[in-house]
Amino acid sequence: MKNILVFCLMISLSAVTTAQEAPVSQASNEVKKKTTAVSEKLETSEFMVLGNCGMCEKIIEKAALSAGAATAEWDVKADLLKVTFNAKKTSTDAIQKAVALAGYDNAGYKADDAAYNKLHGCCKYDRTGAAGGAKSCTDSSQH
Ligand SMILES: [Cu+2]
Repeated sequence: MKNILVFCLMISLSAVTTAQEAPVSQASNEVKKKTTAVSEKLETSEFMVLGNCGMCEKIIEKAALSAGAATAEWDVKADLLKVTFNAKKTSTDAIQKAVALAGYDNAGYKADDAAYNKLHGCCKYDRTGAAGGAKSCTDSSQH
């Protein structure tokens, strides 16, 4: 009789141990799956976008994000926009179009004159010059 009790106790103990281990290993598998999925889907693209200052940066990045980019980082010194995006949701082409619609010439599209003219005076970048040309903004905080 005592042996049976010990046996039952052992079974219930091992059952508890199994129950505790199972959810932990499942959870870590799930995290791994998600990470893989994200890194598989996101593409990175880097292209020229003309602009002058921090205000331009906000508009350019907002336009890229609104076009479906997951992240957007514009470098004011290099006139380069770096974006990551899900290729199923958007494309470099679509992001470049959106940035041009916001008033900024880029590697893919030239901005509409009307959109360019709506920009803050300080943000009216040099459209004739090459990337990295003269910046007319001296203090981006004045915006
Ligand atoms: Cu600006």
